[in-house]
Amino acid sequence: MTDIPTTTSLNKFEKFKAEKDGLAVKAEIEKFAALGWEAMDETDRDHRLKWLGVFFRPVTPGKFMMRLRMPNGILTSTQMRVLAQVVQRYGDDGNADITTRQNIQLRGIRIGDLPDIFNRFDAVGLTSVQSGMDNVRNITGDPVAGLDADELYDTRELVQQIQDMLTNKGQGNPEFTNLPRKFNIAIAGGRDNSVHAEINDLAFVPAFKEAGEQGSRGAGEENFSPAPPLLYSCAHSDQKIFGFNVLVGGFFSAKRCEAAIPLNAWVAPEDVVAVCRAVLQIYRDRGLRANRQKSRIMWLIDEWGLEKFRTEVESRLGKSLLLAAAKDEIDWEKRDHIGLYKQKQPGLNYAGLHIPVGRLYADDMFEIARLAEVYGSGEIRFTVEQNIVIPNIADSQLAIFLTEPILERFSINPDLLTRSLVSCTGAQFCNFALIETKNRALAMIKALESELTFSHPVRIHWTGCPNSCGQPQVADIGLMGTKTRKNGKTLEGVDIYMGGKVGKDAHLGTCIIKGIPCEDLQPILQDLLIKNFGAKLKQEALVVGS
Ligand code: SRM
Ligand code: SF4
Repeated sequence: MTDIPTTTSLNKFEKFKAEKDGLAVKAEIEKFAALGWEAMDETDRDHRLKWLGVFFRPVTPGKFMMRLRMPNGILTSTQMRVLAQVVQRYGDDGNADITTRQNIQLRGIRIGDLPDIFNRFDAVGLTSVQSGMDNVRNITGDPVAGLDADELYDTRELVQQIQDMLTNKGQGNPEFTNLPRKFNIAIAGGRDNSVHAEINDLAFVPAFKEAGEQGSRGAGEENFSPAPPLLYSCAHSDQKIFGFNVLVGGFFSAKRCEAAIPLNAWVAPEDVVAVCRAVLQIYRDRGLRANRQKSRIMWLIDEWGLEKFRTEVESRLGKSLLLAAAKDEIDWEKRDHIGLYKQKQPGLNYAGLHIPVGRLYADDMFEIARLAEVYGSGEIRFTVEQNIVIPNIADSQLAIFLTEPILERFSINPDLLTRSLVSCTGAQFCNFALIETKNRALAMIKALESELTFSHPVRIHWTGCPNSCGQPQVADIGLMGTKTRKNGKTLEGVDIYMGGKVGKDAHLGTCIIKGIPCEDLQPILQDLLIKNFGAKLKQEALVVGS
């Protein structure tokens, strides 16, 4: 099936994967639980367990992190309660983080509890399989899919189908457990690119083809046999067929960051799962494995050229791809979904709750589950900004919903800097971190908000190291952890990124200042906010207003 090189030049990750597939540890969980983490084989403990979403944390040895899979960022209140019960048993060590991929990670996990935890997950349809290391990460979809009157496509079912294909319905699928590196997939269903399509290895963005338009590139076109098309009637033209333009190769890494590029292909929704499969088979079989710094799929596209890559996708698909639609439908500014919004279903609303830097504790999780049940339909959603959406709140329930005390902490109307704050895990739990992020990010935003007034949100993203999990390149102001020197001392610092644009015409920001000590950062941010984002000093605002 796979065609993995077997030379002695394999890096250590390829070697241990060749010796024993990561997924093999699934059968050994009872054994590990009995052994304890200290007696385990180190490669199983530090690496292979990540195939089950279980991460050894060198910063807190013996207290593991578990990364779930949340297709389209959706879970039920029952599932949330199970997650809450899991972290609750670890007292002060137990908490959870909503991630930048619409997902959740649990902390404090003890190895002896894994059999019980997996049983609990199974009972409520949760899975953490293939969520770390050389696997496909959580697949993101539109956070208001099925709720938004303006959506073009409800992404929920497709995202679930891709996850089911990749993971054998959450049980684990050895067909896709030995990729050269991680792989990210996103599907946008609305007009605002809520998923940051451009920073994924493979992304699908809404685009219409004119009915009857062939968009041929010649050979093989006759093989194209679209599934029953999703037809839209448009005021200004006859009929259009809905589908997606395909983007490939977006990624961030310490070595290189790239926005995804168009594959110059358009696919009907019915073909999306097959295209994902084809691209992943190519990546698995032909992706570069010698150097892990050069293994993401964009490096293969560079080596082959886009045309060869596209031809290979067609060959694996067994049919030609249509050329991309002339334009995609991403023509809105990105929404953050914080606040109260009408749904397309009459009389129903969704509430976007701001969760500061995505951090939740067991009591919060129980409370959110309760809110979703009492006021909504029991459904909870996550956004890539690490926040929560509770859908299906009836008009008649809104007034009482708004009196719930937890909304004081998880606000539907937070201050304008707080509102758009995103932060990766940082030094509290992540051994790659060069700086502390989440607590520092919150303190800095509070300090800035006490000095400045804003007329619109400014998106500040913190990331603890160049791996860029906190996506500083998509932010208005991105802060990337680094070490810097001042007065002969090594200090925690940041490189500052600016110019990131999301939604319509998304593009990546770039580094504008390097190595600012965190202790000197506040006045610099203040200055950037005043000069570039219209912030005003509170004193000044008072004088002008008086
Ligand atoms: Fe990430 C590795 C956390 C989104 C790029 N990332 C890690 C590890 C697993 C490192 C480790 O073992 O400690 C971090 C776990 C820390 C912890 O204890 O929480 C970690 N990444 C995260 C999360 C939790 C950040 C967050 O606070 O939200 C996000 C989890 C997403 C999920 O649910 O799966 C997370 N990571 C991202 C993103 C953003 C995205 O996907 O939109 C990126 C950049 C996009 C990309 O991958 O192209 C990202 N993470 C990385 C990289 C660099 C990858 C590379 O090709 O070099 C690493 C390092 C690696 O894989 O070797 C990394
Ligand atoms: Fe850890 Fe660096 Fe990712 Fe932050 S960006 S979670 S510090 S790997």
